[in-house]
Amino acid sequence: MIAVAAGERLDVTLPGRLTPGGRLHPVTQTIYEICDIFMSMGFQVVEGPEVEWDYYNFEALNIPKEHPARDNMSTFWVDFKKNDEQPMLLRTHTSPMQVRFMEKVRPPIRIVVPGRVYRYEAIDATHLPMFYQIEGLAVDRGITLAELKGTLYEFARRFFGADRKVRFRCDYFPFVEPGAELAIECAVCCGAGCSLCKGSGWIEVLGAGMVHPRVLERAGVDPDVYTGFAFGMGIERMPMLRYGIDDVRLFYGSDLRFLRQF
Ligand code: YSA
Repeated sequence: MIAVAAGERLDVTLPGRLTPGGRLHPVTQTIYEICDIFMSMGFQVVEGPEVEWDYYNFEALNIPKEHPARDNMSTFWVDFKKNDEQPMLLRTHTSPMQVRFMEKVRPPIRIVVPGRVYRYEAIDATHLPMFYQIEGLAVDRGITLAELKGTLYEFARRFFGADRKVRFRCDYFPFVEPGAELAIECAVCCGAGCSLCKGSGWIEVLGAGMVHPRVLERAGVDPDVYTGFAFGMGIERMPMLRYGIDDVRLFYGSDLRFLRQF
């Protein structure tokens, strides 16, 4: 018991209630980290619209109507009609920003474009209908495939460490020539093969290549003077591969026991 003399005031200060500290979502942390790495290599960060025209998402990237490459990117179309066509969609990749940026800014260009993309796809341990990509684009005189490979290897070394195995091999995208893909050794099985990597020991993280001359031309860049490389990376797969997370759905399940670990 506290004795208080007559006329004396008692100040009792109760400890305040702690406000739980918030933090950035692991995918946001990853976007910041990836942008920092590319900024240190001279790239500038820009953003683009998530609701896009068919023209920028497909046509300008050398994917005309009826091209089979459209099937790989099952599309959410916006319910809006013009001349009896549905020309608006939720972008299926960040690549439309290649053309949008080149239309506005003359080379030399070095940009990365992070953002959400949408695909009408079945959900599984490595696929979501909404996920993040980061696009890279470099256009200048004399850029070659060697610069693309060097940039991606340097990025992988800085993000995953020098010991992590990386696989760079041919792939096809209509908006590049030649095209390539980068895969990282699966973190769950260390390359032995498991259900996450479908027994291959590798997980593909990005598509890339030398920007197709027709794409440069469409955007008003002279392909006889300039060349460029581009890549599009899936963001969620990067922390999965760094920490050995075996299901991409964990990022969006709002389970604080998972999210508090980052
Ligand atoms: C290719 C060439 C370029 O010059 C520029 C960009 C590209 C990439 C192309 N735009 C593209 O989107 N290719 S992709 O369909 O293979 O996706 C790229 C990456 O996004 C994949 O390697 C994967 O890491 C990720 N991804 C694809 N579908 C996904 C997904 N991540 C989560 N859920 C999905 N449904």
